[in-house]
Amino acid sequence: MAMMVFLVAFLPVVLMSECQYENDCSDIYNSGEKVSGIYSIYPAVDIPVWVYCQMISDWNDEDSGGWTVIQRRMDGSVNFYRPWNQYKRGFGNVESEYWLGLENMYQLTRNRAYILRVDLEDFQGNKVFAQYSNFSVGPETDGYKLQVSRFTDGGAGDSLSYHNGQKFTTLDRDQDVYKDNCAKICLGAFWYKRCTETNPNGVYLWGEEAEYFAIGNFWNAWKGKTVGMKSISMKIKHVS
Ligand SMILES: [Ca+2]
Repeated sequence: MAMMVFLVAFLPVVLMSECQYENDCSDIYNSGEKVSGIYSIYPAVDIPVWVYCQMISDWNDEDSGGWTVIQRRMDGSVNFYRPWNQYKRGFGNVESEYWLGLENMYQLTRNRAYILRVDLEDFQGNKVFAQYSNFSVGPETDGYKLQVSRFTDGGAGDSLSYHNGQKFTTLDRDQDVYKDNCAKICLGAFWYKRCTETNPNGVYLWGEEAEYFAIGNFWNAWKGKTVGMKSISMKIKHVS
């Protein structure tokens, strides 16, 4: 009987210590899930967040694994012109277009090293990417500052290194270095500077818009500032 009490008393402690929370899609991939789709992850350990995991096993070794999609545009179904609190918490639909949230990005990247990959597709079906071997988002107290460096070209060119070290700007919180609010000029929200080389959260243009400059979801180094992408997605994977 004394032995039983001992076991019951210590069982929860043992279970807790053996329970591995899956912080991101890389952990889920490594646990044996190799199919892309929607999973729940634990960026801040205690609160689950639904996310799209892109599981890759047919690229080269460095690229394979589980990628956590932090931003995705693909069909213009979600409005991305939103205020600070929504960019902080996240919004949209994990089955199509969404923003994971700056707080989740901070929680994910604060303790482990991450790679960022940006995949782009135009309306002619061409696909390119840009990869950065160093990516992190700082705490809210520092404006969710972006750290991005060590670019590798997958045909897209580099439109993100320009934004390294910038704080995040939304229509209601101007933290860029331009005299006006870049979110209001570019109709999006981003780590704007003066103002931007890319605008992933801009207007979904369905192609080219030359009349209104730099409002679309463009990537300047590939197609200039007047051509919107058919799809653009930002995904991260921790360095093992
Ligand atoms: Ca400004």
